[in-house]
Formats: sequence, structure tokens, C-alpha cells
Amino acid sequence: MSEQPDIAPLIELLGKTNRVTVLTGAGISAESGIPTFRGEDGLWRNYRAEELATPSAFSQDPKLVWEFYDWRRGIIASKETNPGHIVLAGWEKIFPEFYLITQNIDGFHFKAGSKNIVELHGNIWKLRCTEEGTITENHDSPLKEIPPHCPSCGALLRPHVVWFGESLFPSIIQQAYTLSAQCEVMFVIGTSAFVQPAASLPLRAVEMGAKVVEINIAPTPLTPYADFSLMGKSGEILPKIDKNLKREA
Ligand code: BV8
Repeated sequence: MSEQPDIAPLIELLGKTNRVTVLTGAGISAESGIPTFRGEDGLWRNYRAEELATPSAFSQDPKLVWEFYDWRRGIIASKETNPGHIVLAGWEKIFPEFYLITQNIDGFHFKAGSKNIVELHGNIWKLRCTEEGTITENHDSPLKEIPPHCPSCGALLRPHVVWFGESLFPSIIQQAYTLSAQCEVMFVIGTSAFVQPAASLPLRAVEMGAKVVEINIAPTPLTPYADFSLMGKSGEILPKIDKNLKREA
């Protein structure tokens, strides 16, 4: 692991912190083998996710978009959570108020045991009827029918995710802003901090006086606002923080 800055000041801060909010992005699942959005492995049949994760792509070619999601579901189904997910699940029992906001749709925070999760962009294992709006869990990999249709009304089903150009569900983004404004410490882990409105959540935390801890393998537009910028893999850094936290407890 690359030489880490001393985390003693962070451990001391966390030792007297009750309210922690975490924002994760695709980077926390990278060590599980799930391609990130903007990394070199983020392509599928030479399409970028931004080209396919849109309402217009779906209305033009629902079969192509579903082949893209079926491919991603297959990758996710074949992978496991990593120590970064596991540590965050454990922190629900360590901090009196702990909330996890994720941009990821892979469901890995649930799989790792986290309970208090805000899924900003939905979940790849949920399908939504384009007519009735009903949402169902479906873990078939591969999907039995591409594109899938609603069993009750026959309309097309879509992934229950937020596409580029679509607004986030108001109650969800409102909850995310509240949790960002209320926390004493906000961890921002594995996100390029490009996608809005998620990328503005840590700035809300800064506005309200929270300390921000960024964990990433590279600097991001958020780095200048971070009180602690830990460069390295989240699957290595989070267990290190966790071990020191427990030693101090
Ligand atoms: C909206 C679900 C209102 C689908 C996703 C304001 C300014 C500029 C643009 C906009 C704006 N407002 C709206 C926009 C447009 C757009 C946007 O933000 N575009 C970006 C590209 C600039 N936003 C929207 O459309 C949003 N809607 O705002 O509604 C509206 C409506 C109409 C018109 C205007 C406004 C909706 C955004 C939601 C899109 N859906 N996902 C799907 O997944 O298929 S977002 C998608 O990107 C994923 O959820 C992903 O999580 C997310 C963010 O990416 P990251 O998670 O950061 O992943 P990335 O690959 O980029 O980075 C990985 C990071 O991990 C890197 O930093 C890397 O260094 C690091 N890393 C890698 N390995 C590790 C690691 N770190 C630690 N350890 C490691 N091992």
C-alpha cells in the first residue's frame, strides 16, 4: 500500500464523533472487480455508460440498453463485497448516528450488511414498470427476457435506476442533503465527484461545519475541500482506520 499520511488525528477526531455520514461511488466496488464509470474498464461494446444510461437511449433501443444492464448484472452477480463495504457495515454499530449514501446501484452495501442506506441512483436488481410504476426485485442473471415486460400489464420494464438527464427522487435527494448537513464528519469514498447532484452533498457538509474525509486513489474536484485526503484503495484504508478505531475504543 502506498505510504499513508498519519491517520492519528483522524482517529482522535472519530473517537469523539457521534454523527457520521458516508458518500460512496463506484470506486468502493472497484476492488470487488466491478468496472468504474470513468476508469479505463468503463466501456461496453465501445459505448460509455453515459450514452446508454439515458431515457433517450432506452426509448430508442430498449433491447440494447437492457443488454448493457444484463451484462452489468452478470458481472455484479459474479463478484463479492470487499473489506471496504464490510467495514462500513460495521460502523453502523460503532457510531451512534451513522448513515450511508451511495451513488452505486450494485447493491453491495446491502450485501455487506449495511442497513441505513440511501441509494441515490437506484438499484440494478430492481425493475420498474414503465406504465404502472410498480417496482419488483429481480435477480435473474441472465434475464429470462430482453427487454423484460411487466407480467401484469405487458408494458416494458426498465431498470429502477436514475438515468443521466433524469431527476433524482425528491424524497431521496432531500434525505441525502439532510444527512450531509447534520453530520459532524462526512467520508467521501471512491467517487470522481463529477456527477451532480451527488457531488454537491459533501459541499453541503462543509457549509454546515462538518469535517470531510476523502478516500480515493486520485485527487478529485472535492480534494481541496477535504480536511483529510487519504490517497489509496478504500479496501485497504478503511480496514486500517477501523483497526485503529477499535484500538482506541
Ligand atoms: C439531475 C445510475 C436534474 C445509472 C448514475 C450540474 C452540473 C453539471 C452536470 C449536471 C448538473 N446537473 C445535472 C447534470 C447532468 C448530470 C451529470 O451530473 N453529468 C455529469 C457526467 C457531469 N446529472 C444528472 O443527469 C442527474 N440528474 O441532476 O437531474 C436535471 C435533469 C435534467 C437536466 C439537468 C438536470 C442524474 C445523475 C445520475 C446518473 N446515474 N447511475 C447507472 O449506473 O447505470 S450516475 C453514475 O455515475 C453511477 O451511479 C456512479 O456512481 C456515478 C458517479 O460516478 P462515480 O461513482 O464517481 O464513479 P467514477 O467512475 O466516475 O469514479 C470512480 C472513482 O473511484 C474515481 O475517482 C477513482 O479514482 C476512484 N477509485 C477507483 N478505484 C478506487 C477508487 N477509490 C478508492 N479505492 C479504489 N480502489
